[in-house]
Amino acid sequence: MENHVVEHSYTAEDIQVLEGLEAVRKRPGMYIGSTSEKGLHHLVWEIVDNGIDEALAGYATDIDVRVDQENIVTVEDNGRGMPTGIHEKTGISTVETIFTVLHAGGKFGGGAYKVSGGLHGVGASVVNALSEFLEVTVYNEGKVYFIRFENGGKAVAPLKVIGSCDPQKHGSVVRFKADPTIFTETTRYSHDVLRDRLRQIAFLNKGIRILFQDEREGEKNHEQVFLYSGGLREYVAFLNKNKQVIHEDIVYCEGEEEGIEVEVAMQYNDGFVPNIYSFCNNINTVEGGYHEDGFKLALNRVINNYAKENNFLKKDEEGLQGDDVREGLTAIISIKHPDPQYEGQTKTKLGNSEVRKIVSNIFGAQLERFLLENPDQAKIIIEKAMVASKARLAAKKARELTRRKGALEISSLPGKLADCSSKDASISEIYIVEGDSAGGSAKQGRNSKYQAILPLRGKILNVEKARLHRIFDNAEIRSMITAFGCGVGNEVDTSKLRYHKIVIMTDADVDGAHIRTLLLTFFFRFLKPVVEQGYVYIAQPPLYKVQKGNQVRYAYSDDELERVKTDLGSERLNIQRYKGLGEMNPEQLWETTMDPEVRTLIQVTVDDAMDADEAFEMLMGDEVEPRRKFIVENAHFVKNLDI
Ligand code: 1YM
Repeated sequence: MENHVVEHSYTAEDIQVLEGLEAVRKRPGMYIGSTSEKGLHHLVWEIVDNGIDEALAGYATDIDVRVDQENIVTVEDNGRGMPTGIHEKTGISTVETIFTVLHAGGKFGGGAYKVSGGLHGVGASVVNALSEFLEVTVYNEGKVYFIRFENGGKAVAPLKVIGSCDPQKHGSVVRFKADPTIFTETTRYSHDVLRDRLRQIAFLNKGIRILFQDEREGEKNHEQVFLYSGGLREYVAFLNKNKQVIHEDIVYCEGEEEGIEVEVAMQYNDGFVPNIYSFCNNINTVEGGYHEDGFKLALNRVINNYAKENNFLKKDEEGLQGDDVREGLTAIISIKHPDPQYEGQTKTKLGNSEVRKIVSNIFGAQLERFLLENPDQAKIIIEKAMVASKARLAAKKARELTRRKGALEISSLPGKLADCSSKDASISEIYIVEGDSAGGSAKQGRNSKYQAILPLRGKILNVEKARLHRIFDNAEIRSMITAFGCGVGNEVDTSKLRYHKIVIMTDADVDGAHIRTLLLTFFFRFLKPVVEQGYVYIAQPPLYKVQKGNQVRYAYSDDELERVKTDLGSERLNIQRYKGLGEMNPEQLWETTMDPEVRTLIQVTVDDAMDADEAFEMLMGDEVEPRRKFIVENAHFVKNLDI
């Protein structure tokens, strides 16, 4: 066998390289956002993105992602294989350069757009820097190359040929273990997070086959394949799967202009909420941008033109507005751009203005054609938008009437609210409590200086199924809106929020979970910025009270109960299981759930709007079976609730 050992002598340049990775280890948050569970998953996406780039460049068809018992991740593609030759600038192999020089990945390459140039796109070297070890295997021209890094990303030895393979085989394999001294919170990957994103990547890149293998004990799906030849068409069908669609065919288009690829799919369901998601280079542009604007413009223009030309709308009649034509619409807009500019608070807003016209042209032409070729479906779509328009106008009239009568006096706080004395929002908290009896305990147990209590009776309206104006008929919802003080819907202004912690406190049972979901649905749909900016929390009441003599301990999970039992010694223990908040007296409620010194609050984040939508739909939608399944699967209490 030919020996491909590359001579390796350290120069000043190499030392600088090592210092580069040291910087990543010193301040990992700068490179991957945080070292929480989210940052941990970034490592995987960084490597997967490189495989996706190779597939989008037309060289790879398959990407395998595997997580083993020890949370070691292996990512493999069947592309060209990373370049093994000596790199001109560094004098070491290109593979080693990719993994030891900061930002190297983005700088070479060139040519086609790189998804890895996007939001994360910090490069494979960052993954290496933050791994306990990382190994790369490259298959190319009958040879197997290997290199291993340890100890903060240092090559154990230079890239070597370690064997031979079928000359037909080619590709790259990266295997790594996240460094637990960096990821101190957790080094355990979430099955669901990995699965959902890999599935999304497969939807967004039709024809790429992604295999996900989770070898860890207890993980429900050992092996899953994601391959969607229909691309976004299949994505829309997937998002609408628990909804009642109102027309048969998914509107779909693909096109390219000025080097920008555009793909759009959409279909209406019988709901009222729009679900429009946009992507640039596989990154979810949560804050929208010019591609989303272009889509909305074309949707508006084409539907209004069609409605006028086919006499659905009379010449002098007011046109359909954006909100009307988007009611119950599920749509995905995905573009691939060689030089994306991201703006906005979270850098998830596409700022390339040329994109608006391109998306509008490509999608507009295709939508127009769809309506002309499918008059039956066109009729259903136009009629839905017209009903929405009429409802909007009726609601507006009703609002004006009630406003004149002064019936909806927003300034007076709801009677059931026990407000706090502080007017400083930054220290004020409001507990939304299920039921009057628990509400009573909370009122007595609270610190009234900064804790307000709002008891809610019964279940709040199912907002998923209700139109905006009906929402305001619901007394519980009106109480909340008035108490929060920040407005609702498009008018939310979080600077007016009266409390910087909105805490949902429900019983630790299935009913409590249901009420919590209803509340979250409402917050998510109508107070989204409040959720996005981290003002919403979930209280964690204890499940058990454990008493031995005059010692009292509380346990918040079954695991904790076991620990407490061991601590106290299991003899003569008195264990009480709390069925509801109402079983606790005011002092107990304070010392277990409300006292900032000891309580656990779970902050609610909108990490992935699509996941949330799916979960809500599951619980709120018409279909019974997925709901039953969801509740059964999620019956245990989740600690890290990411809606
Ligand atoms: C499991 C992760 O990284 N695959 C991969 C990476 C590269 C190539 C092929 C590649 C790219 C090019 C030419 C090019 C990378 N190469 C580089 C660099 N899978 C994975 N597969 N030849 C091979 O872009 O021109 C960075 S990544 F910089 F060396 F070109």
